[in-house]
Amino acid sequence: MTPVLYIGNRRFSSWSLRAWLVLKRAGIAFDDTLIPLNERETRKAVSAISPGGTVPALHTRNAVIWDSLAISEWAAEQVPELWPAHEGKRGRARAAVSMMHSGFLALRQACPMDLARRPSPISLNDPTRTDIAAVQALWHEVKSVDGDWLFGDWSIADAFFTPVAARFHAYDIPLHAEAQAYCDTLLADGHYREWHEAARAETFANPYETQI
Ligand SMILES: N[C@@H](CCC(=O)N[C@@H](CS)C(=O)NCC(=O)O)C(=O)O
Repeated sequence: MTPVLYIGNRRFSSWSLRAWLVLKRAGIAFDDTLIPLNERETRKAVSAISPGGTVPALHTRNAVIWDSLAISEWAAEQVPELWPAHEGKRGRARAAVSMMHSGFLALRQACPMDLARRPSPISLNDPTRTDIAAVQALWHEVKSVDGDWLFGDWSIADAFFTPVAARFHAYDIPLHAEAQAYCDTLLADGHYREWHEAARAETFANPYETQI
């Protein structure tokens, strides 16, 4: 059985994007099935395929795995190169991913991912400004000097920060040069471009009422 990745709207579902990018980079064959979010039947439809009640959720021959990080770890069990080979770098990559997975809540709330938003600034509150500074400080702290990706070669960390780059772009957030260069790399990635193009073609309602 080809694994099936259940995702939310490509335009809005940042967690779906992360898992999808990891599976694509892993070179694992999979199909994707989209469940529209923010609709009357969403809760029922998502609960039917995800014990956690959220997307992404991956159905393999032997397992149902929900949560973007758990899906990423499942992929890394088969393709260890998704994490850096060096123990120290691997630890830092896992820490950076954990910070993203559980943190930066103000940024996530104030600047929801919307891949069809015409880039324009919004007024940012202090907690959001603090998160924006913290993300850039984290990237500066861990950024490898070899290669354009966060830890040199592409890793799960790059998947986890791609939606952040998309938010920085959509809300026209001024960044330090190093952070801007990293965002440019993330947003130029071929797999991301493929997702982005499909997201732009979606016609679902916009729960954030932002401009298209
Ligand atoms: N920690 C989870 C978060 C997943 C999540 O919050 N997914 C949202 C969509 S991006 C969801 O399924 N929401 C359910 C709903 O809108 O009913 C993960 O990393 O996968």
